[in-house]
Amino acid sequence: MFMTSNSTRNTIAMVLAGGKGERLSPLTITRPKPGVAFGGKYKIIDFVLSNLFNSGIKQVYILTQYRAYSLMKHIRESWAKWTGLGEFFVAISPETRSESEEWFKGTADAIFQYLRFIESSDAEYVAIFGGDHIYKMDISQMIEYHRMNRADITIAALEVPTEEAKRFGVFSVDDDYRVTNFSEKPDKPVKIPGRDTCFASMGNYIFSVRKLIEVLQEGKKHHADLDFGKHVIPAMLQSGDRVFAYNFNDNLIPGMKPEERGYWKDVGTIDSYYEANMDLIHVDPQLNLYNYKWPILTNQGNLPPAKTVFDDDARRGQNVDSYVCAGCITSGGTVRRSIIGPRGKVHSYSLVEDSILFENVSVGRHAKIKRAIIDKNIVIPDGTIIGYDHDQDRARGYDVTESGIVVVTK
Ligand code: ADQ
Ligand code: ADP
Repeated sequence: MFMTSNSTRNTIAMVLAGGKGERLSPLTITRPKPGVAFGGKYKIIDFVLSNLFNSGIKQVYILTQYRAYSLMKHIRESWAKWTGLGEFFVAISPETRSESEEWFKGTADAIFQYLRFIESSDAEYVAIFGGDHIYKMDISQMIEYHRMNRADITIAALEVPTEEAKRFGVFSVDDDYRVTNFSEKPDKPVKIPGRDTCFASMGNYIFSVRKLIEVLQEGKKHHADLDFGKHVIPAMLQSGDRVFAYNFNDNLIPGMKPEERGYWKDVGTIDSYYEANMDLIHVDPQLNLYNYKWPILTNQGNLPPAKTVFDDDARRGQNVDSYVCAGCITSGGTVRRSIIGPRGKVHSYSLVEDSILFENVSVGRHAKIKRAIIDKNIVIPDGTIIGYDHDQDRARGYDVTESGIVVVTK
Protein backbone atom coordinates (compact mmCIF):
# COMPACT_ATOMS: atom_id res chain seq x y z
CA MET A 1 0.00 0.00 0.00
CA PHE A 2 2.68 2.49 1.01
CA MET A 3 5.52 3.38 -1.26
CA THR A 4 9.01 2.88 0.01
CA SER A 5 11.22 4.20 -2.71
CA ASN A 6 14.97 4.40 -2.41
CA SER A 7 14.64 8.06 -1.55
CA THR A 8 12.38 7.49 1.44
CA ARG A 9 14.64 4.72 2.70
CA ASN A 10 17.46 7.24 2.63
CA THR A 11 15.49 9.84 4.53
CA ILE A 12 15.39 10.61 8.22
CA ALA A 13 12.77 12.98 9.61
CA MET A 14 12.95 15.65 12.26
CA VAL A 15 9.56 16.89 13.40
CA LEU A 16 9.49 20.31 15.03
CA ALA A 17 6.94 19.88 17.78
CA GLY A 18 7.82 22.63 20.22
CA GLY A 19 5.18 25.07 19.08
CA LYS A 20 3.68 26.94 21.96
CA GLY A 21 0.60 27.79 19.91
CA GLU A 22 -0.18 30.96 21.81
CA ARG A 23 -3.15 31.86 19.62
CA LEU A 24 -4.71 28.50 20.53
CA SER A 25 -4.68 29.41 24.21
CA PRO A 26 -6.24 28.33 26.58
CA LEU A 27 -6.03 24.87 24.92
CA THR A 28 -2.24 25.20 24.87
CA ILE A 29 -1.70 26.18 28.50
CA THR A 30 -0.88 22.63 29.62
CA ARG A 31 0.34 21.17 26.32
CA PRO A 32 2.16 22.22 23.16
CA LYS A 33 0.08 22.80 20.02
CA PRO A 34 1.02 19.45 18.42
CA GLY A 35 -0.40 17.74 21.53
CA VAL A 36 -3.85 19.30 21.23
CA ALA A 37 -6.66 16.83 20.45
CA PHE A 38 -8.20 16.93 16.98
CA GLY A 39 -11.17 15.03 15.57
CA GLY A 40 -11.93 13.38 18.91
CA LYS A 41 -9.37 10.63 19.02
CA TYR A 42 -6.33 12.18 17.33
CA LYS A 43 -3.73 14.70 18.33
CA ILE A 44 -2.52 17.31 15.86
CA ILE A 45 0.93 15.68 15.64
CA ASP A 46 -0.64 12.42 14.39
CA PHE A 47 -1.16 14.03 10.97
CA VAL A 48 2.50 14.70 10.18
CA LEU A 49 3.58 11.39 11.75
CA SER A 50 1.01 9.51 9.65
CA ASN A 51 2.20 11.33 6.53
CA LEU A 52 5.79 10.34 7.25
CA PHE A 53 4.91 6.77 8.12
CA ASN A 54 2.57 6.27 5.15
CA SER A 55 5.27 7.74 2.88
CA GLY A 56 7.74 5.09 4.05
CA ILE A 57 9.87 7.29 6.32
CA LYS A 58 10.29 5.37 9.52
CA GLN A 59 13.13 6.98 11.39
CA VAL A 60 11.61 10.00 13.04
CA TYR A 61 12.88 12.34 15.74
CA ILE A 62 10.29 14.53 17.40
CA LEU A 63 11.81 17.70 18.83
CA THR A 64 9.85 19.32 21.58
CA GLN A 65 10.40 21.99 24.16
CA TYR A 66 8.88 22.30 27.60
CA ARG A 67 5.47 20.88 28.56
CA ALA A 68 6.35 17.87 26.47
CA TYR A 69 5.01 15.44 29.04
CA SER A 70 1.66 14.66 27.42
CA LEU A 71 3.22 14.52 23.95
CA MET A 72 5.88 12.07 25.12
CA LYS A 73 3.21 9.94 26.75
CA HIS A 74 1.22 9.90 23.53
CA ILE A 75 4.21 8.93 21.38
CA ARG A 76 5.24 6.24 23.85
CA GLU A 77 1.77 4.73 24.06
CA SER A 78 1.05 4.76 20.37
CA TRP A 79 3.72 5.49 17.81
CA ALA A 80 6.68 4.00 19.64
CA LYS A 81 4.68 0.92 20.53
CA TRP A 82 2.94 -0.35 17.48
CA THR A 83 4.66 0.99 14.41
CA GLY A 84 6.95 -2.02 14.53
CA LEU A 85 9.61 -1.32 11.96
CA GLY A 86 9.52 2.39 12.62
CA GLU A 87 11.57 4.25 15.17
CA PHE A 88 9.89 7.24 16.77
CA PHE A 89 11.95 9.15 19.30
CA VAL A 90 11.02 12.13 21.36
CA ALA A 91 13.73 14.58 22.25
CA ILE A 92 13.44 17.72 24.34
CA SER A 93 15.60 20.66 23.36
CA PRO A 94 18.42 20.67 25.92
CA GLU A 95 18.31 24.41 26.23
CA THR A 96 14.65 24.54 27.16
CA ARG A 97 14.32 21.79 29.74
CA SER A 98 12.89 24.06 32.36
CA GLU A 99 9.95 26.38 31.91
CA SER A 100 11.78 29.36 33.32
CA GLU A 101 14.41 29.26 30.60
CA GLU A 102 14.10 31.26 27.47
CA TRP A 103 11.41 29.79 25.28
CA PHE A 104 12.30 30.06 21.62
CA LYS A 105 15.71 29.42 20.10
CA GLY A 106 14.70 29.14 16.47
CA THR A 107 13.82 26.14 14.36
CA ALA A 108 17.24 25.67 12.78
CA ASP A 109 18.91 25.91 16.20
CA ALA A 110 16.69 23.05 17.41
CA ILE A 111 17.88 20.91 14.47
CA PHE A 112 21.49 22.00 15.09
CA GLN A 113 21.29 20.62 18.62
CA TYR A 114 20.42 17.21 17.17
CA LEU A 115 22.81 17.23 14.25
CA ARG A 116 24.61 14.20 15.67
CA PHE A 117 21.55 12.02 15.02
CA ILE A 118 21.48 13.13 11.42
CA GLU A 119 25.23 12.68 10.98
CA SER A 120 25.19 9.17 12.40
CA SER A 121 22.17 8.03 10.40
CA ASP A 122 23.77 7.50 6.98
CA ALA A 123 20.71 9.20 5.51
CA GLU A 124 21.03 11.17 2.29
CA TYR A 125 18.02 13.41 2.92
CA VAL A 126 16.39 14.97 5.96
CA ALA A 127 12.72 15.84 6.06
CA ILE A 128 12.27 18.73 8.50
CA PHE A 129 8.55 19.11 9.11
CA GLY A 130 6.41 21.10 11.52
CA GLY A 131 4.31 19.14 13.99
CA ASP A 132 1.28 21.34 14.12
CA HIS A 133 -0.66 21.26 10.85
CA ILE A 134 -3.63 19.27 9.58
CA TYR A 135 -3.10 17.81 6.10
CA LYS A 136 -2.32 14.68 4.15
CA MET A 137 0.79 14.55 2.04
CA ASP A 138 2.79 11.87 0.30
CA ILE A 139 6.23 13.08 1.27
CA SER A 140 7.95 10.55 -1.01
CA GLN A 141 6.74 12.62 -4.00
CA MET A 142 8.42 15.71 -2.57
CA ILE A 143 11.66 13.82 -1.93
CA GLU A 144 11.62 12.49 -5.48
CA TYR A 145 11.12 16.04 -6.77
CA HIS A 146 14.03 17.22 -4.61
CA ARG A 147 16.23 14.45 -6.00
CA MET A 148 15.29 15.14 -9.64
CA ASN A 149 16.12 18.82 -9.19
CA ARG A 150 19.42 18.01 -7.48
CA ALA A 151 18.23 20.59 -4.95
CA ASP A 152 20.01 21.60 -1.76
CA ILE A 153 16.71 22.40 -0.08
CA THR A 154 13.11 22.01 -1.24
CA ILE A 155 10.38 24.01 0.47
CA ALA A 156 6.80 22.74 0.48
CA ALA A 157 4.58 25.57 -0.70
CA LEU A 158 1.06 26.64 -1.34
CA GLU A 159 -0.72 29.67 -2.73
CA VAL A 160 -2.38 31.86 -0.13
CA PRO A 161 -4.44 35.08 -0.45
CA THR A 162 -2.21 38.15 -0.15
CA GLU A 163 -3.86 39.34 3.07
CA GLU A 164 -2.92 36.06 4.80
CA ALA A 165 0.62 35.95 3.45
CA LYS A 166 2.12 38.07 6.24
CA ARG A 167 1.95 35.10 8.59
CA PHE A 168 4.19 32.99 6.36
CA GLY A 169 7.54 32.79 4.66
CA VAL A 170 6.78 34.27 1.21
CA PHE A 171 8.86 33.81 -1.91
CA SER A 172 9.10 34.15 -5.69
CA VAL A 173 10.10 31.46 -8.18
CA ASP A 174 11.38 31.26 -11.73
CA ASP A 175 9.84 29.07 -14.46
CA ASP A 176 11.45 25.95 -12.99
CA TYR A 177 10.09 26.65 -9.51
CA ARG A 178 13.54 27.58 -8.36
CA VAL A 179 13.21 30.11 -5.55
CA THR A 180 14.58 33.54 -6.43
CA ASN A 181 13.93 35.42 -3.18
CA PHE A 182 12.43 34.66 0.21
CA SER A 183 11.27 36.76 3.13
CA GLU A 184 9.95 35.57 6.46
CA LYS A 185 6.60 37.13 7.44
CA PRO A 186 7.03 40.23 5.24
CA ASP A 187 4.99 43.41 5.77
CA LYS A 188 4.51 43.69 2.01
CA PRO A 189 4.32 40.17 0.59
CA VAL A 190 5.34 39.79 -3.07
CA LYS A 191 2.39 38.64 -5.18
CA ILE A 192 2.51 35.98 -7.85
CA PRO A 193 2.60 37.99 -11.11
CA GLY A 194 -0.92 38.70 -12.35
CA ARG A 195 -2.71 37.29 -9.30
CA ASP A 196 -3.83 38.35 -5.86
CA THR A 197 -2.08 35.44 -4.14
CA CYS A 198 1.41 34.71 -2.89
CA PHE A 199 3.58 31.61 -2.64
CA ALA A 200 3.82 30.69 1.02
CA SER A 201 6.11 28.24 2.74
CA MET A 202 4.40 25.48 4.72
CA GLY A 203 7.48 25.30 6.96
CA ASN A 204 8.24 21.79 5.68
CA TYR A 205 11.64 21.20 4.12
CA ILE A 206 13.62 18.46 2.42
CA PHE A 207 17.36 18.99 2.82
CA SER A 208 20.29 17.14 1.43
CA VAL A 209 22.19 16.03 4.53
CA ARG A 210 25.59 17.33 3.52
CA LYS A 211 24.20 20.77 2.71
CA LEU A 212 22.20 20.92 5.94
CA ILE A 213 25.27 20.23 8.08
CA GLU A 214 27.22 22.87 6.17
CA VAL A 215 24.59 25.62 6.43
CA LEU A 216 23.79 24.99 10.08
CA GLN A 217 27.41 25.04 11.15
CA GLU A 218 27.97 28.25 9.23
CA GLY A 219 24.70 29.82 10.40
CA LYS A 220 25.39 29.16 14.10
CA LYS A 221 28.49 31.32 13.82
CA HIS A 222 26.24 34.29 13.13
CA HIS A 223 22.95 33.60 14.96
CA ALA A 224 22.38 31.95 18.33
CA ASP A 225 18.64 31.78 17.53
CA LEU A 226 19.15 30.31 14.06
CA ASP A 227 15.85 30.05 12.18
CA PHE A 228 15.17 28.49 8.77
CA GLY A 229 12.87 31.22 7.48
CA LYS A 230 14.70 34.19 8.95
CA HIS A 231 18.31 33.17 8.42
CA VAL A 232 19.05 29.85 6.72
CA ILE A 233 16.97 30.13 3.53
CA PRO A 234 17.97 33.75 2.77
CA ALA A 235 21.64 32.85 3.34
CA MET A 236 21.36 29.86 1.01
CA LEU A 237 19.84 32.04 -1.70
CA GLN A 238 22.64 34.52 -1.28
CA SER A 239 25.32 31.88 -1.72
CA GLY A 240 23.65 30.50 -4.85
CA ASP A 241 22.45 27.20 -3.39
CA ARG A 242 19.76 25.27 -5.25
CA VAL A 243 16.57 26.27 -3.43
CA PHE A 244 13.38 24.83 -4.95
CA ALA A 245 9.69 25.08 -4.14
CA TYR A 246 7.43 22.04 -4.20
CA ASN A 247 3.85 22.85 -5.09
CA PHE A 248 1.65 21.09 -2.53
CA ASN A 249 -1.22 21.11 -5.04
CA ASP A 250 0.74 18.62 -7.15
CA ASN A 251 0.75 16.11 -4.30
CA LEU A 252 -1.55 13.15 -4.82
CA ILE A 253 -2.71 10.81 -2.08
CA PRO A 254 -4.03 7.36 -2.96
CA GLY A 255 -7.83 7.32 -2.76
CA MET A 256 -8.07 11.10 -2.48
CA LYS A 257 -11.15 12.99 -3.71
CA PRO A 258 -10.51 16.04 -5.94
CA GLU A 259 -11.82 18.47 -3.30
CA GLU A 260 -9.26 17.18 -0.80
CA ARG A 261 -6.38 18.29 -2.97
CA GLY A 262 -4.32 21.06 -1.43
CA TYR A 263 -6.10 20.80 1.94
CA TRP A 264 -3.79 22.21 4.60
CA LYS A 265 -4.79 23.98 7.78
CA ASP A 266 -2.57 25.47 10.41
CA VAL A 267 -5.45 25.50 12.97
CA GLY A 268 -3.53 28.30 14.66
CA THR A 269 -6.51 30.05 16.23
CA ILE A 270 -9.48 28.76 18.20
CA ASP A 271 -11.80 29.73 15.34
CA SER A 272 -9.79 27.94 12.63
CA TYR A 273 -9.29 24.96 14.95
CA TYR A 274 -13.04 24.81 15.53
CA GLU A 275 -13.87 25.10 11.81
CA ALA A 276 -11.40 22.37 10.84
CA ASN A 277 -12.96 20.03 13.40
CA MET A 278 -16.48 20.85 12.25
CA ASP A 279 -15.46 20.13 8.64
CA LEU A 280 -14.84 16.51 9.63
CA ILE A 281 -18.49 15.93 10.48
CA HIS A 282 -19.93 17.54 7.33
CA VAL A 283 -21.60 15.07 4.99
CA ASP A 284 -18.88 15.87 2.45
CA PRO A 285 -15.83 16.86 4.45
CA GLN A 286 -12.79 18.42 2.82
CA LEU A 287 -10.62 16.15 4.92
CA ASN A 288 -11.79 12.56 4.72
CA LEU A 289 -10.61 10.34 7.57
CA TYR A 290 -12.34 7.30 6.07
CA ASN A 291 -9.81 6.83 3.29
CA TYR A 292 -8.13 3.63 4.43
CA LYS A 293 -5.47 4.00 1.77
CA TRP A 294 -3.97 6.83 3.80
CA PRO A 295 -4.91 6.13 7.40
CA ILE A 296 -4.32 8.69 10.11
CA LEU A 297 -2.84 6.64 12.89
CA THR A 298 -3.04 7.25 16.61
CA ASN A 299 -3.37 5.57 19.96
CA GLN A 300 -6.28 3.16 19.64
CA GLY A 301 -6.68 2.59 23.37
CA ASN A 302 -8.46 -0.41 24.77
CA LEU A 303 -11.91 1.04 25.00
CA PRO A 304 -15.36 -0.47 24.59
CA PRO A 305 -17.61 0.77 21.74
CA ALA A 306 -19.62 3.98 21.96
CA LYS A 307 -23.06 3.27 23.40
CA THR A 308 -26.42 5.04 23.29
CA VAL A 309 -29.15 4.47 25.84
CA PHE A 310 -32.64 5.77 25.11
CA ASP A 311 -34.22 7.11 28.28
CA ASP A 312 -38.02 6.73 28.21
CA ASP A 313 -38.64 9.71 30.48
CA ALA A 314 -36.21 12.04 28.81
CA ARG A 315 -37.26 10.71 25.39
CA ARG A 316 -33.68 11.14 24.32
CA GLY A 317 -30.49 9.20 23.91
CA GLN A 318 -29.05 9.82 20.49
CA ASN A 319 -26.08 11.04 18.49
CA VAL A 320 -26.74 12.76 15.14
CA ASP A 321 -24.26 14.14 12.54
CA SER A 322 -21.41 13.63 14.98
CA TYR A 323 -18.16 11.81 15.75
CA VAL A 324 -18.62 9.91 18.98
CA CYS A 325 -15.44 8.14 20.08
CA ALA A 326 -14.92 4.80 21.74
CA GLY A 327 -15.92 4.43 25.37
CA CYS A 328 -18.64 7.10 25.20
CA ILE A 329 -22.10 6.66 26.65
CA THR A 330 -24.95 8.90 25.53
CA SER A 331 -27.65 8.00 28.03
CA GLY A 332 -30.82 9.98 27.70
CA GLY A 333 -29.04 13.02 26.23
CA THR A 334 -28.76 14.37 22.68
CA VAL A 335 -25.60 15.03 20.68
CA ARG A 336 -25.86 17.00 17.43
CA ARG A 337 -23.14 18.14 15.02
CA SER A 338 -20.47 17.55 17.66
CA ILE A 339 -17.27 15.69 18.32
CA ILE A 340 -17.21 13.72 21.55
CA GLY A 341 -13.76 12.46 22.56
CA PRO A 342 -13.12 9.03 24.08
CA ARG A 343 -14.90 8.10 27.35
CA GLY A 344 -17.41 10.96 27.20
CA LYS A 345 -20.72 10.82 29.06
CA VAL A 346 -23.84 12.67 28.03
CA HIS A 347 -26.55 12.28 30.63
CA SER A 348 -30.33 12.47 30.52
CA TYR A 349 -32.16 15.60 29.35
CA SER A 350 -28.87 17.22 28.27
CA LEU A 351 -28.16 18.69 24.84
CA VAL A 352 -24.76 19.07 23.15
CA GLU A 353 -24.74 20.94 19.83
CA ASP A 354 -22.00 22.20 17.46
CA SER A 355 -19.37 21.46 20.10
CA ILE A 356 -16.07 19.70 20.61
CA LEU A 357 -15.63 17.70 23.80
CA PHE A 358 -12.18 16.38 24.59
CA GLU A 359 -11.54 13.05 26.26
CA ASN A 360 -13.47 12.08 29.39
CA VAL A 361 -15.92 14.97 29.57
CA SER A 362 -19.09 14.33 31.50
CA VAL A 363 -22.20 16.37 30.69
CA GLY A 364 -24.65 16.44 33.59
CA ARG A 365 -28.44 16.15 33.47
CA HIS A 366 -30.31 19.07 31.92
CA ALA A 367 -27.04 20.74 30.88
CA LYS A 368 -27.08 22.57 27.52
CA ILE A 369 -23.92 23.19 25.52
CA LYS A 370 -23.71 25.06 22.22
CA ARG A 371 -20.69 26.10 20.10
CA ALA A 372 -18.21 25.22 22.82
CA ILE A 373 -14.90 23.44 23.23
CA ILE A 374 -14.59 21.55 26.53
CA ASP A 375 -11.15 20.42 27.68
CA LYS A 376 -10.17 16.98 28.91
CA ASN A 377 -11.48 15.51 32.19
CA ILE A 378 -14.06 18.24 32.80
CA VAL A 379 -17.31 17.52 34.60
CA ILE A 380 -20.16 19.79 33.52
CA PRO A 381 -22.50 19.94 36.53
CA ASP A 382 -26.23 19.24 36.16
CA GLY A 383 -28.18 22.11 34.67
CA THR A 384 -25.16 24.12 33.43
CA ILE A 385 -25.86 26.27 30.36
CA ILE A 386 -22.86 27.03 28.13
CA GLY A 387 -22.81 29.01 24.88
CA TYR A 388 -26.25 30.65 25.12
CA ASP A 389 -25.34 33.81 27.04
CA HIS A 390 -21.77 34.96 26.45
CA ASP A 391 -21.76 37.47 29.28
CA GLN A 392 -22.63 34.68 31.65
CA ASP A 393 -19.99 32.45 30.03
CA ARG A 394 -17.32 35.11 30.55
CA ALA A 395 -18.48 35.74 34.11
CA ARG A 396 -17.86 32.07 34.81
CA GLY A 397 -14.29 32.46 33.59
CA TYR A 398 -14.68 30.78 30.20
CA ASP A 399 -12.95 32.21 27.15
CA VAL A 400 -15.24 33.40 24.34
CA THR A 401 -13.78 34.09 20.90
CA GLU A 402 -14.91 36.94 18.65
CA SER A 403 -17.02 34.56 16.61
CA GLY A 404 -18.63 33.24 19.79
CA ILE A 405 -16.88 29.93 20.45
CA VAL A 406 -16.77 29.26 24.20
CA VAL A 407 -13.69 27.48 25.53
CA VAL A 408 -13.89 25.74 28.88
CA THR A 409 -10.64 24.59 30.51
CA LYS A 410 -9.78 23.67 34.08
P1 ADQ B 1 6.16 29.70 12.07
O1 ADQ B 1 5.19 28.60 12.18
O2 ADQ B 1 5.78 31.03 12.58
O3 ADQ B 1 6.68 29.84 10.55
P2 ADQ B 1 7.89 28.82 14.13
O4 ADQ B 1 7.07 29.45 15.15
O5 ADQ B 1 9.37 28.98 14.21
O6 ADQ B 1 7.55 29.29 12.70
O7 ADQ B 1 7.52 27.26 14.13
C1 ADQ B 1 7.82 26.35 13.11
C2 ADQ B 1 7.64 24.95 13.66
O8 ADQ B 1 8.70 24.61 14.51
C3 ADQ B 1 6.41 24.77 14.47
O9 ADQ B 1 5.89 23.50 14.16
C4 ADQ B 1 6.90 24.82 15.92
O10 ADQ B 1 6.11 23.93 16.66
C5 ADQ B 1 8.28 24.32 15.82
N1 ADQ B 1 9.36 24.87 16.66
C6 ADQ B 1 9.80 26.15 16.69
N2 ADQ B 1 10.90 26.26 17.48
C7 ADQ B 1 11.17 25.03 17.95
C8 ADQ B 1 12.18 24.49 18.82
N3 ADQ B 1 13.13 25.24 19.36
N4 ADQ B 1 12.13 23.16 19.11
C9 ADQ B 1 11.19 22.40 18.56
N5 ADQ B 1 10.22 22.83 17.73
C10 ADQ B 1 10.20 24.14 17.43
C11 ADQ B 1 7.20 28.70 9.88
C12 ADQ B 1 8.16 29.16 8.78
C13 ADQ B 1 7.41 29.99 7.75
C14 ADQ B 1 6.25 29.18 7.22
C15 ADQ B 1 5.34 28.75 8.36
C16 ADQ B 1 4.22 27.85 7.90
O11 ADQ B 1 9.22 29.88 9.36
O12 ADQ B 1 8.28 30.38 6.69
O13 ADQ B 1 5.51 29.95 6.29
O14 ADQ B 1 6.11 27.99 9.31
O15 ADQ B 1 3.35 27.59 8.97
P1 ADP C 1 -3.66 15.45 26.88
O1 ADP C 1 -3.90 14.07 26.41
O2 ADP C 1 -4.88 16.31 26.78
O3 ADP C 1 -2.49 16.10 26.27
P2 ADP C 1 -2.49 14.37 29.34
O4 ADP C 1 -3.32 14.01 30.51
O5 ADP C 1 -1.87 13.27 28.56
O6 ADP C 1 -3.38 15.37 28.42
O7 ADP C 1 -1.37 15.35 29.78
C1 ADP C 1 -1.67 16.68 30.10
C2 ADP C 1 -1.34 16.84 31.57
O8 ADP C 1 0.05 16.75 31.73
C3 ADP C 1 -1.77 18.17 32.10
O9 ADP C 1 -2.48 17.95 33.30
C4 ADP C 1 -0.49 18.92 32.37
O10 ADP C 1 -0.58 19.71 33.50
C5 ADP C 1 0.50 17.80 32.56
N1 ADP C 1 1.84 18.17 32.13
C6 ADP C 1 2.16 18.84 31.01
N2 ADP C 1 3.50 19.01 30.93
C7 ADP C 1 4.03 18.43 32.03
C8 ADP C 1 5.37 18.27 32.53
N3 ADP C 1 6.43 18.75 31.85
N4 ADP C 1 5.54 17.59 33.68
C9 ADP C 1 4.48 17.12 34.35
N5 ADP C 1 3.20 17.25 33.94
C10 ADP C 1 2.97 17.90 32.80
